Amino acid sequence: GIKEWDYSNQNGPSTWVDKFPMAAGSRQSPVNIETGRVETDHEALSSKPLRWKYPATASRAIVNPGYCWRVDTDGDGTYLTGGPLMDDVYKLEQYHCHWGCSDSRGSEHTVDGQAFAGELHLVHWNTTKYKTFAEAAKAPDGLAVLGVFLKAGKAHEELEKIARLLPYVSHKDDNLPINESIDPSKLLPDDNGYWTYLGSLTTPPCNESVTWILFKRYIEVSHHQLNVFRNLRKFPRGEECPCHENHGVVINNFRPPLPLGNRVLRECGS
Ligand code: SG4
Ligand code: ZN
Repeated sequence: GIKEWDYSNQNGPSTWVDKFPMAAGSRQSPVNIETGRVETDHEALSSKPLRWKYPATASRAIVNPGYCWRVDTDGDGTYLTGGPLMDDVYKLEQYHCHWGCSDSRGSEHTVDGQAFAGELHLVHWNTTKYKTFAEAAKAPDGLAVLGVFLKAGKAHEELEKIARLLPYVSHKDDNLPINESIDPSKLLPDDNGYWTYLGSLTTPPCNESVTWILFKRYIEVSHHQLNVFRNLRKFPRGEECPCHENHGVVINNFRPPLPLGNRVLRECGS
């Protein structure tokens, strides 16, 4: 069937606005982080340190939606609070990843114009103010996404657990329950320094509901692990079609940066 949106030449990011008017808003993501223009906001941000907790059993199922891999989580017992989120408590809904066709591109956010090999997103919703994820996704303070840059280097142990499951969800709509412990907190860098700004979901409908929190430190993943991501298929099992762009593999599933406009980028920690 005809897809509503994707990352191809035909239905890619530059065309999303035709079907999803929010994509033309003034609070869109990702953005380029110009480190020289970041505001250090010590009192507001460090008065309440960013804190999170994810039980090791939070990861419940791994899914191939046809444009990334995603791990759906059991939000019970998870939280993210503090920093730009103040006293509101957010629960983890899912985490997923964006990557490129080579190790020199793939992240959505860029730092001083530089892209990383990938970007991991932990998506949370505000349970203090909203009753469901869907309700929160429509509110300006409804969602919080933790972003982690991936750089090609040594293999990442926790991510290897995910890489080992990906061949079982190689095709679109494949879904596999997770029976081992994959701990989302082990996917975060050791240092808590972050940049934060107000933005949107990076995929249609591009709701302007996200407080972005991007770790300054990247994590290393191996070239091989990235290649396992690049082997996922955009089409369902049984629909093998050699005429797909790039043989139908999921690559370059990132939206390029949009103007920051008059938004403020703040930082906390180094
Ligand atoms: C990915 O495509 C996820 O699979 C989506 O999750 C997610 O949408 C979308 O990215 C946008 O999230 O952190 N990149 S992002 O801004 O979380 C939502 C699902 O479709 C609504 C469940
Ligand atoms: Zn994302």
